[in-house]
Amino acid sequence: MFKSPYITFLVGILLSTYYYFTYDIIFKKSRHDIYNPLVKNQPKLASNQYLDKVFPYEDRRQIGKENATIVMLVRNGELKGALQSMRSLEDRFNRNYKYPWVFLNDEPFTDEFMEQTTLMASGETHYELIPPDDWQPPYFINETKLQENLRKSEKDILYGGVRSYRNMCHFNSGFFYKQERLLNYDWYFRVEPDVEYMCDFQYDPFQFLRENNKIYGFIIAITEYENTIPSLWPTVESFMEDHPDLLHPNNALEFLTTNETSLNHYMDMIPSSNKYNLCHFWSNFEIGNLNFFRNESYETYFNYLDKTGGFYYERWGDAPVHTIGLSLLADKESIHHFEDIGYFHAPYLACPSSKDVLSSKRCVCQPHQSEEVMNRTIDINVYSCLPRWWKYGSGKRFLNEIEYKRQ
Ligand SMILES: Nc1nc2c(ncn2[C@@H]2O[C@H](COP(=O)(O)OP(=O)(O)OP(=O)(O)O)[C@@H](O)[C@H]2O)c(=O)[nH]1
Ligand SMILES: *[C@@H]1O[C@H](CO)[C@@H](O)[C@H](O)[C@H]1NC(C)=O
Ligand SMILES: *[C@@H]1O[C@H](CO)[C@@H](O)[C@H](O)[C@H]1NC(C)=O
Ligand SMILES: *[C@@H]1O[C@H](CO)[C@@H](O)[C@H](O)[C@H]1NC(C)=O
Ligand SMILES: *[C@@H]1O[C@H](CO)[C@@H](O)[C@H](O)[C@H]1NC(C)=O
Ligand SMILES: *[C@@H]1O[C@H](CO)[C@@H](O)[C@H](O)[C@H]1NC(C)=O
Ligand SMILES: [Mg+2]
Repeated sequence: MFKSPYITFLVGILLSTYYYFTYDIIFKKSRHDIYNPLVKNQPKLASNQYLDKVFPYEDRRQIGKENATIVMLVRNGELKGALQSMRSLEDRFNRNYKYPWVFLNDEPFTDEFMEQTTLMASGETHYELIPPDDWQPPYFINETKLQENLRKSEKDILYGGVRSYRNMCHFNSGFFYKQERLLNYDWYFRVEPDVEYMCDFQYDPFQFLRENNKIYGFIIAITEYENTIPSLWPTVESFMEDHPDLLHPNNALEFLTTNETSLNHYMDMIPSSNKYNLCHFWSNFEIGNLNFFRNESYETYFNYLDKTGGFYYERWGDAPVHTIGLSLLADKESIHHFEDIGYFHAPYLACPSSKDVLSSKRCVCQPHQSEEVMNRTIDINVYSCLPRWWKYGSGKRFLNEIEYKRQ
């Protein structure tokens, strides 16, 4: 008879101990309201629980000393590719510098896109909506003529029938550097979804460019499809006639116009119907000075091209437009070939040739060992214009200009 209150008491103690600890866990969680994966003894997150976007322990303050940002123009639907590129660049370079990221889009970014990319970045992130006037065709474009050309180009021209691709190339040619957020910076590093950086950087490329009086750096130089730009070169020739004063005395015109076949190791010249040899810096990788593009001379050049309607009545790419602008208006010595970074954007790979560079910079690529020609380093391979840059651009250097740091 007197046993039962005793048992009730015991059960009571056990239950309240149980509730005390359970409550404590729930209480602690609700008190802090942030799941911190570094702390043990928290209930694990379930699929319907969410964590605070900014981890409390993350210090996003910039370490690199340059006035610079990384820029990605990207669609919400490309989130996975964007994360892959970010992962690669953060691991290989930016986690040691924490430069900010600027994301540009013609549509508002989704919460998911912003959350995931912020968590992937080491530095601050900014999300910008492109003003419609910077994205849509300008007022002087004849809509009927544009639509006729889109229909006509669908079959034979890469992305020929895609209207947004023309907006994208037009934007990258004449508007990205004017976006309000980018006015805060001198330097940009362009990144696309689904690319990979094959080697550790071990130095700050922005600092390298600034200290060596460079304004632009590229990795891959190849030939353009001529059917995307039939009237580009004739337009450039009349630009040069009308504005001879804008041409830099030490320009790289010869890089664009020489055509001796001896520089093409694995094929003949790609035929061209005019003096342009179709060579261009592959602009999905660029590190450059925004003030070059914001300067009056590039502005005059871009407007001259834009007025002809070629971005919409043909399918001019931003790569040849940037390249021709740089080659004509800038000192060729101010353009740099980054031969030591290693980079893949389908279908081309750039990979350093030296075994010691490959191993000390922890590269993951084999420059010459692929059976597949397309997957060997592009340097002197089919379609590459690099030998022409070595001969007619700023030359090939045999002394290393860079001080690498172990990281
Ligand atoms: N916001 C936005 N970004 C775009 C659009 N079209 C292309 N882009 C971005 O512009 C850049 C170039 O587009 P891509 O589709 O990569 O073009 P590409 O490099 O010539 O071709 P692939 O990479 O082979 O598809 C990428 O960073 C894309 O994410 C668009 O309509 N809206
Ligand atoms: C627009 O282009 C179409 C087709 O090329 C042409 O017939 C029309 O006259 C043009 N309109 C204007 C206003 O120039
Ligand atoms: C960074 O560059 C921008 C654009 O040139 C300039 O307005 C700004 O003052 C610079 N910031 C610093 C800290 O130098
Ligand atoms: C090179 O250009 C010259 C002059 O434009 C032309 O006559 C010649 O056929 C070209 N050579 C090649 C290999 O394309
Ligand atoms: C900017 O443009 C002016 C005039 O067009 C030119 O004289 C100057 O050299 C340019 N500066 C740069 C950095 O390109
Ligand atoms: C080249 O390499 C890439 C990346 O490793 C791979 O996705 C692609 O299938 C390869 N292409 C060929 C033709 O071997
Ligand atoms: Mg791309």
